[in-house]
Amino acid sequence: MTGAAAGSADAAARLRARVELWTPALHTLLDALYGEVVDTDALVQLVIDIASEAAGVRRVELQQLDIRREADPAWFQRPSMVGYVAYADRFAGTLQGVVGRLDYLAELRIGYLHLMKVLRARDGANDGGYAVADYHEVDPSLGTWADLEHLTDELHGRGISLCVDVVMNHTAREHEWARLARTGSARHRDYYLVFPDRTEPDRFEATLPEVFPDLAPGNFTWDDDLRGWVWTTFNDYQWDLNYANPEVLVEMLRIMLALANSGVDVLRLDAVAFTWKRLGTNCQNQPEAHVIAQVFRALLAIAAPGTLLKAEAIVAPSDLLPYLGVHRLQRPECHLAYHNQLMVMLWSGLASGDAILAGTALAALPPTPAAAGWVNYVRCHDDIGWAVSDADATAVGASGPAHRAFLARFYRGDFYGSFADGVPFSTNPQNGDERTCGSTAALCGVGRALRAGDPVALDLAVRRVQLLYAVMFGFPGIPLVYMGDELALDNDLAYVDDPARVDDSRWIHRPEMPWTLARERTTAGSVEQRVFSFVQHLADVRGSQPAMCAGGDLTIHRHPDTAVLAWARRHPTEGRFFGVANFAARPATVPIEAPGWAGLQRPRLVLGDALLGDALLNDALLNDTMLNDTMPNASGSWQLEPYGVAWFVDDADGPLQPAC
Ligand code: OTU
Repeated sequence: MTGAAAGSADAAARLRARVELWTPALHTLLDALYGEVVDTDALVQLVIDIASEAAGVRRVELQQLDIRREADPAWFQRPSMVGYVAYADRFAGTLQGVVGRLDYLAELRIGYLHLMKVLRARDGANDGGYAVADYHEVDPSLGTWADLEHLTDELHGRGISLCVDVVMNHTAREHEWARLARTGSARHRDYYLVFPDRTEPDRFEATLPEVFPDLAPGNFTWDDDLRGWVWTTFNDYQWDLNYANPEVLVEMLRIMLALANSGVDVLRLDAVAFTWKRLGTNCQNQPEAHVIAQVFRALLAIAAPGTLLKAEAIVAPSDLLPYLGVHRLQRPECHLAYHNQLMVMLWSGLASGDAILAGTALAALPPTPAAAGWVNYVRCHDDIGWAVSDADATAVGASGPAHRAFLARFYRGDFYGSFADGVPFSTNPQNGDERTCGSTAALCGVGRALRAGDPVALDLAVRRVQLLYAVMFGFPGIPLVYMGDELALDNDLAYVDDPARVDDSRWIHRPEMPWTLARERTTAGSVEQRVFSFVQHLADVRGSQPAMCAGGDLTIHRHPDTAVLAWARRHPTEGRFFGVANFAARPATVPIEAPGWAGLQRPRLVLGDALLGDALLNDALLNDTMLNDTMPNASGSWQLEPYGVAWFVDDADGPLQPAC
């Protein structure tokens, strides 16, 4: 047997093993979804054939990645994994342009790149690329499918994974399926949810919330061509797909497999929570939406096992964990999900100068399963919805509605003591909910301080950016840097002059990368340099600490000073981590024994002094040796600087001390 033939025999054997492993689950899942409408056996055979065919044409380099990842399923949970999120066009013009910027990403230690608006969107308004006209074509202004493959090769050469959106809940009105539906194809009409009159829409509307109440009120749009009301959860040009029709699932499978075979490593399942509709509910997080994700998980595991699924489900924590596979039956679902609650709590803590609500809300979260985890973020391309639950607010003696209203006002700069420069998004007149847009730096007060020429305010504003990033990097999960945050970019007001974007204030934080300004990252003392080198340092420290890999448990510690968020991580094999963060603009006191309470026997400060200068004001403790020697018997406390953060790990090299 020649080497190549032996290789393909191996590949065939591996594929067979994967098919055998996942077939029983596929039967159960597809039966649950479509048992009443089609012959499940035939459907299972069809999707396995499609997945197997995709496996057969997968590039050898990608198969090798699959093998490595199957051998090391926690490959994406390493502490060195840091992500970067950008619009491809706004970051680098074209996909080829992105290749030209890989040195910049390397400077930031990036190992995961989420590029947006990669596939061909409809012309004109397209919701930032989330109205896809053709999933099998790269946006022509960015390049071609061959460019996408070339980009993934280049990224893999540097150890970077690529994440691309699969806008799976809806297509653009201009997508071929929608076009065929509009020109009379009954088959394609059934790809969407179309109603001849308002009877059904009205019944659904009785319990449906509105995602974009001012941009796109209602959930249905009359279409003259269809002569019917089509389901449009988001904008009127985004038509929800009908997953009750198995053909839709099969089509979406082909799309996902094509992306995986282009070399895309992570599929971001956009709006996955909305894929199944049920009368009398809010039509989010329905059990079938999970089953659909589980079907895709199984089929990707057959065809392209190195590929990850990431849930984009910005929903309440109790609804979110199932996307990571936390169900009664613990079925594998997505590998990653956005940790929206951490993001909201970071901003909430910063506005109130107090971490008690953050600690309470984060402590209430169930643990993530070992094989899946969070992507953490401070900002993303979307608005911030103030997801503070009434229960969490009540637990700390606050009112949910009042705190949510406070956050919206604070971040639009309309509250005593506010430093923020945000703008409202999609205010809902019915329930008063207001969401917020603005860049990290703008929400932290950088722009205001610069305009006022106030160096003290500027220093505090930069510290706020650093605080949020240091906490986010210290939590379990993949930390994501949102493009421009690393340079403390201010709001971008250019969108107000563009008719296709003016109504959507999210564009205020979707700037073009100012590459000339980016050079300031090496000018000592500049804002850009302070933030950029801080993010670099976070990545370096995190990457060098095995205790910061995902897995293990997370405990929130109660702390006497409520401005301090204290969190401990215990990894079963890699040791312990303890972090403290001061959310107030004044120094905070931390008892010297605190790391010991978290079980660290020889706490070693790995982040804090080098970054914040004198995060630990007690000079005697700045020195590692002194810290270690002093710790067991010391009394007293240290002080965290305003907005200061410190990270500790257990010093594995030192002699073990008896546990506290
Ligand atoms: C996602 O958003 C995308 O991130 C948005 O950019 C799109 O506009 C939207 O889908 C439609 O494709 O669907 O699961 O706060 O978080 O719109 C939630 C609102 C989504 C966003 C929500 C989100």
